[in-house]
Amino acid sequence: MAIVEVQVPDIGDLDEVAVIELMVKVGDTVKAEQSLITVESDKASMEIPSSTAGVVKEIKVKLGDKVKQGSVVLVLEAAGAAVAPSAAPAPAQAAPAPAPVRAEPVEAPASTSTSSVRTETSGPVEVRVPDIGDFKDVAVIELLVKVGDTVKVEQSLITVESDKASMEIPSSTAGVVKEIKVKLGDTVNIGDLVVILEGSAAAAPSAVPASAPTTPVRAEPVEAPASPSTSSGRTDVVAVPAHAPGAPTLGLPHASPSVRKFARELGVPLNEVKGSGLKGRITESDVQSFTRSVMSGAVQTVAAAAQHKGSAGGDGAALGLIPWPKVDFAKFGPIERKEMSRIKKISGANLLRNAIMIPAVTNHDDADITDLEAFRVLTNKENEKAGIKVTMLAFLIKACVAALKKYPEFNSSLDGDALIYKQYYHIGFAADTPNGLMVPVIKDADKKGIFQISTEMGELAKKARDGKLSPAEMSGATFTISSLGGIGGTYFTPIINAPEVAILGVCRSTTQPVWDGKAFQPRLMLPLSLTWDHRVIDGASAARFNVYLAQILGDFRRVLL
Ligand code: CAO
Repeated sequence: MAIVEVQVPDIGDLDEVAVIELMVKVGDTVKAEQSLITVESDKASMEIPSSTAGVVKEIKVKLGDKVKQGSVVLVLEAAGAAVAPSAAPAPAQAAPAPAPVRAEPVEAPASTSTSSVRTETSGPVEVRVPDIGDFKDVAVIELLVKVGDTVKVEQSLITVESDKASMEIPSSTAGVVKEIKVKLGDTVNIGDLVVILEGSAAAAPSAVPASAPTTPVRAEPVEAPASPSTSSGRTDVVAVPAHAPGAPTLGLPHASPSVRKFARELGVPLNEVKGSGLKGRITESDVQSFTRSVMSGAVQTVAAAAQHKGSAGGDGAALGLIPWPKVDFAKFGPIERKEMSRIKKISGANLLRNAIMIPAVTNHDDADITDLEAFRVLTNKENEKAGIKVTMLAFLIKACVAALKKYPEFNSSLDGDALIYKQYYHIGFAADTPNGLMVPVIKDADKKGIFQISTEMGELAKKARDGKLSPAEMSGATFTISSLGGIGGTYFTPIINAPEVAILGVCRSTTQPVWDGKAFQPRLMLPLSLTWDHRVIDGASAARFNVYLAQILGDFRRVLL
């Protein structure tokens, strides 16, 4: 066993680079060429691999450290004979240079750019795979444009990937995509035709043969040939337009090829994973925790959400259901097809998930609001000059807070096998808007009076209708009320707004004959529909909640108790 210091190898023109990722820890057994750390400059990012197999004894760098050629990365106890040459000074050091380096885009000096000359042209232009160095048979893993798209010069068209690198192939010319000549999974080589464009502006010079294009390549980490210098690996990708390292490469999530490969193996959509590394870089553990969240049901991938939309376009196959009926409606009469609004699509996916995943039950009840309505009308009359108008919904919010305080499980959320009891009372209310259903939230409704709640409700409802609600104004609700009282109806079964566990539906109050023990009295009755999550709440609690809510609405003085 020999102790070996692994150093930063020849990283070419780069002076100092920052350590942005530690990929091993003390005690890890590493193989020769296994990546140890990722470093990044303003022009490139690279994985520094180990020159030898062994066990990590000490890591000599930390996140944010600046390193350069020769800086010691870590100390290994080398396994077997894979140690530094005997010519190395004692203590033996791993030869830095031979270690292969994976490099992200490196900006070439202007003089070395091979794509700087362009001429104005029009007509069909073939865009081909440019010089991608030693890479052969790279797979097309992403199509970034579609037929009809207008593309700019250097806009990425496809992403290709080998087992060691991934690169975006940009367009050498501006124009409109007429034909895409590759499909996902195809393998391509230098000179292969990627797309045909109807050129509109700058085009590749005629001197550049189509079969040997010199269009710059935007490359994510590219592993250099194992011998002997790292710079040859980088020259494969030198003619690269500048991009902000650390930021995703033109829409591609910022991650190393090994992480990309790992994500692909697990079927993880990398663009949905939040990177925890420096500058949002996605690490292997980010992919792992995303996978765990999906498995536990805490997170749903966009594809799964779209598939679960059922009536909104999904086919229900994921649920083992028979296919959604496909009908040519035009056969039966004139039709018009209109795309659903973005809000409708998003809320549709959420509603479907909640309807399917929550074992929901709805209890109906009536509240006698004769006295409360009289009080509301009087209050509005007294405050008419001040321009204050209170609707029943403001009283309902306040009454619900009192019921939530008495029955705290209605103000909770499920977290695995535990319940989170929230000690704040943020009440969402469904608002009908031209674009679809939105749920603004009255925060800390327990600390606000009826007038303040009413004013806030008016402001939030207006913002909702104008499409100006901020995400903060729609988040954090602990319980939701959906009131159709201004419209009509008797009862309905609202869908719970997960991760909340209950929702109150309210319909229009009507005067009903109510037996008082001696005679029928005309009383103003408000229909209540409480939907609750049976995993958290049971029927008896739901009945009690409704009874208590009706008591408060029947005599609002109870709110003070
Ligand atoms: N019974 C009888 N009348 C009622 C009532 C009830 N339960 N609730 C409200 N009203 C009356 C109001 O007093 C008002 O009367 P006036 O015009 O005479 O003053 C009228 O109905 C209109 O009220 P409103 O709807 O403007 O006000 P609101 O505070 O009750 O509701 C808001 C505000 C934003 C919740 C409502 O406008 C809205 O968007 N409701 C639809 C919610 C929805 O879509 N739910 C379904 C979700 S599931 O798809």
